[in-house]
Amino acid sequence: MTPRVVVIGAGVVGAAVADELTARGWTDVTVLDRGALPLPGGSSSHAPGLVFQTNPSKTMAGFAGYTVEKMSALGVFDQVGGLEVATTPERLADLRRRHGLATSWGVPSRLVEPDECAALHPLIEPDRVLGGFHTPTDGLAKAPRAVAAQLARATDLGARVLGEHRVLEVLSEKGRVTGVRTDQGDVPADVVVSATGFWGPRTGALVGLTIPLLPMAHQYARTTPVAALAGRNSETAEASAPILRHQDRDLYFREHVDRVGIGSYAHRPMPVDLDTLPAEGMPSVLQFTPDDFAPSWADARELLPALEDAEIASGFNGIFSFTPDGMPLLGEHPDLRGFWVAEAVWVTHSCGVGQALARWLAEGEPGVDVHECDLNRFEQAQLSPSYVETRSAQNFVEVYDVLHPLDPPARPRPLRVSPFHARQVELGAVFLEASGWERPHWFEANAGLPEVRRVPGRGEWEARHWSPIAGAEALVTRDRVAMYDMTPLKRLDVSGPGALALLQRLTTNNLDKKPGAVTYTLLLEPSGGVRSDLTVARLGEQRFQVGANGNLDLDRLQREAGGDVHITDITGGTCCIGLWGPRARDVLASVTRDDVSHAGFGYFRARAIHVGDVPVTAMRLSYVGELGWELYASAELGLRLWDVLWEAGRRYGVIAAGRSAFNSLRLEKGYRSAGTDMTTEHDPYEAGLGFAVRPGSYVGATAIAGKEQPTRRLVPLLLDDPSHVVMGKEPVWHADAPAGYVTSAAYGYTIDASIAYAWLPAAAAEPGTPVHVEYFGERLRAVVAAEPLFDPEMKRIRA
Ligand code: FAD
Ligand code: THG
Repeated sequence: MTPRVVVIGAGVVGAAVADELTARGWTDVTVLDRGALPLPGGSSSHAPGLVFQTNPSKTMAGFAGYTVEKMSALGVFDQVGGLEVATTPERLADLRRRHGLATSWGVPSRLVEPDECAALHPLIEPDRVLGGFHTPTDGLAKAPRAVAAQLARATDLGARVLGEHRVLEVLSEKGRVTGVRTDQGDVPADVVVSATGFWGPRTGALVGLTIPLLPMAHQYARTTPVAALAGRNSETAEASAPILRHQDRDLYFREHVDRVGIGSYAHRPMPVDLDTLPAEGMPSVLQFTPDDFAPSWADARELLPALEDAEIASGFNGIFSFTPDGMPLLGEHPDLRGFWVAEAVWVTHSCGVGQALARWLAEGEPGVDVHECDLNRFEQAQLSPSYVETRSAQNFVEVYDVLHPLDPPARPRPLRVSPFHARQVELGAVFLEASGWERPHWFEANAGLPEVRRVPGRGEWEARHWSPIAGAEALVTRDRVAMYDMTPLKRLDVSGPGALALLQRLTTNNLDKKPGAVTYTLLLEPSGGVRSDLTVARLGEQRFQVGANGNLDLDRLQREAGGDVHITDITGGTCCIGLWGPRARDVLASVTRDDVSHAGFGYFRARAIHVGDVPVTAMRLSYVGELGWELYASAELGLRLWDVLWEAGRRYGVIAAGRSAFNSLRLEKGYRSAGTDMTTEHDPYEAGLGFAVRPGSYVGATAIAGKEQPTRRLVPLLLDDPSHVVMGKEPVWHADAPAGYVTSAAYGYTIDASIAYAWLPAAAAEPGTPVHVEYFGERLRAVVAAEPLFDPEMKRIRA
């Protein structure tokens, strides 16, 4: 007997989940929808179904790839190809970057000249575009037919699909779901999957769960017949030209036989109040507002002059979901077992999401890295209604903008600031944002450092949100000493009689050491993939401080903890300064009576000390690879801690240093960043983290046994031309074929080289192997290097 599943929502997502579950033998599935079948009135009932697979996220590109594959097999996909055109030099450059992304993730693509754009698309005039990006496997999903085909397969295997069943309540007992109550009666269930699209916040409210999405209207219109399209298509083959994007004007296009369908993101954000929607019919379709569409119609005709003889025949403002970071919401309720969510998902990603969710349920893991989509990725401060609305609306506005990977959101800021914020502002900090935190990237106060002159310049793109000052901060860290604000680093207090056993069971390294030990350890998936890396400081017999990477680590520990463990997120109530550099000990010794000599305070040790008046938990470790300490204090003492160290540090030439220097220093040292360099798709040996694996039994141990000789590796590349610095996600070519992709990159100021960490097959990962990194369409020569690139003998850090 497999678990009884209720899927709420018969849109593309619910249908995909039902199909993928039944295909895995979970056949006791009931799909419920409030609307009448087969078109219950959600976003899927009228989606124009454009599928562009290229995405900055590897996971999203993979979801889309599977959607194409599956819908093609089901006969509900028209593979007409995709074409994005540029009308500005910035866009043309961005298309080159997108070509790189597509190559990294295995989406076939080509950059094309204007006349080839015109050859590919019957309405394009070559003199109106500067160039294009062609993706031949993209195309049109027939969403309603995809729903029907997947539900039919599920039904064949035993699923039930019931229209006009509105879920009014989710039933639960002792923290587990037991079923749902509908307007037609109760349906018992062990697992409930909410696939209610933009109604997600409503469904979440039934179980006390914030679903951080904003329903927004988006305009879609169809023209009258266009002469230039006469005779090209038929009712059975509605389109033959590639789906088209004109991002410079926030527009996309498809054919409907001899008419053109036009979608616009150019209009004002139109958030929708769910209370105002009709209960019957097509609640997701609102009245067209022609005035909002007028500029887009003009832009459409400018790009496609053949539309001159056409008019807008019909249009609607259709509702779908936007989230604070533009990514879907997948996963299980943090407190209610058996309540799952798959929302804010486009048609494009629907089959991939359905497959991942079904695997997650039936096999215990989604099978691909979903950390960017995990429902539980948000911090508490990111779940307020105003935050969700502001950020989601901003995502609508920016959906087609040329976005730099470091571009920070404009609002709401500042949201979370460390106790050192006032000092940082005084020092001219240039802040970017992460998880709601303001993080200094460099300090203008350091502009006068003589080291600034030693820092090489760089190209316009990689110079955004960067300054040569950051390079100087890195150099000073290696020469003298610097203070880094580590407050945003997620920290958990894990205490109680079961604390050690929990951490031993969930992570790879041995934590059963005397209090005072700090250990670097990995959280694995059962299949052996790296979920996260943690530092665990044993502060007492039953008390640990865990340095984590984000809310998903907290979520994992909380789910697995029994009643004998207390887990508290202490990030907000505490603060942390990383005091690092060869003079760090001199600075610290001058403000503490505690013994901070190497003999008295060894590497990877933790201890309570006093820094001036401030009680501090000091940990001797350094993500930048220098002598020094992370100094933790409670938040109200933070400013004092900063001032004491700053004052004492003057004699030693202390500076405040930011994230930009930090990232460069950690790459020189080869320290990985979980979620970026390695994910659940990589095992510890592949990631170069075998040193953190102990023999023994813990989650993932069996899966990684005997895998010490991997077939792919994460390795550093050095670019031949140090004037180029790449950003991450670029394809790496070996022997004239794409072989891998860059994860993180930075200039290494100490080693004077441009570094890019990349995944490569083992055969191409030997030091000395020549490769190319594709950057804006150019192939930059690089070579695989031996790591670590800096201080391999650990002389600095163990001094
Ligand atoms: P829906 O299709 O909305 O399904 C949710 C279902 O849940 C509904 O049928 C609803 O009736 C049901 N439900 C809700 N509450 C309850 C309840 N309490 N009890 C029972 N049932 C309930 N995506 C693309 O990939 N490409 C595009 O080109 C594209 N263009 C778009 C154009 C427009 C104008 C719009 C509006 C959207 C577009 N999208 C596109 C987005 C896409 O349509 C949606 O993201 C997708 O259809 C969402 O599917 P879903 O299954 O999550 O939600
Ligand atoms: N500080 C603290 N916790 C953290 C981080 C941190 N948790 C999350 C993340 N950062 C963990 N990442 C690392 C990566 C490398 C190291 C520490 C944290 C590190 N590694 C040494 C090495 O690889 O040589 C030592 C490893 C060992 O001795 O086992 O220092 O920045 N608190």
